Amino acid sequence: MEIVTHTDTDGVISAVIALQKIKTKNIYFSSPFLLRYTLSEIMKTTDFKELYIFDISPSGIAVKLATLFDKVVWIDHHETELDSYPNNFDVVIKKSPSAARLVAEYFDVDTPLVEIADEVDTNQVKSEQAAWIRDYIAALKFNFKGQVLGKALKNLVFMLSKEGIDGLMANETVSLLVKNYREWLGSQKKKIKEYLTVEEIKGKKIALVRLPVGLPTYAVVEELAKLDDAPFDLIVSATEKNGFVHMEFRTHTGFKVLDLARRFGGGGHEVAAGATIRSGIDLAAEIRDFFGCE
Ligand SMILES: [Mn+2]
Repeated sequence: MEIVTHTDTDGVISAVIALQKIKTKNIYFSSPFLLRYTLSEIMKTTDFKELYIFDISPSGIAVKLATLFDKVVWIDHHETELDSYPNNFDVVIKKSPSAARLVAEYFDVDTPLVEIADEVDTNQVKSEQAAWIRDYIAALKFNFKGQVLGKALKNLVFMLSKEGIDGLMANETVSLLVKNYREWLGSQKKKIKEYLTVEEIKGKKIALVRLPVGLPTYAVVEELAKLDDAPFDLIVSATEKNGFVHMEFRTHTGFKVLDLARRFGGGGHEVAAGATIRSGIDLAAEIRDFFGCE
């Protein structure tokens, strides 16, 4: 039995909730873009019995690969263009502040972690716990990559399952990592203006941020909100790595960014979406083209 979940707070909490009802050590972290690779990797060792996928929207190819498992439970809250699934699929895909909330409903689990996932996933963080786990995961993503990051997140899932969020917050090593990361992030946030291009196209105010180093999107959105030019209808936060550009699309004004993400082969929510493309395209030109001008 395998769990594949999203590499973010909502994904981590979804796995923690599922573990209250199902037992497995096989937890994998993935994204819409990486899901087909993650599934290929799992196929080397799986018994092809049960597969659980949380907080990652299904693509046609990922669905085809998952069909090899006896039973697939797919729980997600992103917009999807797929509307039919194979018979061995148990699919819960609907609007929800977090996927974790849907996972809790599915497994009939009652936990305060759902509220925390809601806060982080809708970028409306109010509680100290939500800010803390969000920043801890951002710190792990900054410090570790690939399989090491996967191990660290898996470890986090088991720590949260055993000790809860308060136990984790009391852990000195973990606290130090969060503290150091927050200091570093504070220094980086001051530099965001250097990487920013502002444009107005057909009455829409657009912020294009090309970051030399990955910063959490919530920090970019918050920092841009403080500028005189704010609010921005469209925020594009782009980071280049290993021949790919990862883009996150957000808005201060409720502008629907999903169509633009889809244009790049990505997806997500109407007001929070992402896409990964090969390096080398003229992002500014693509955005102008999206708005119907050259
Ligand atoms: Mn989510």
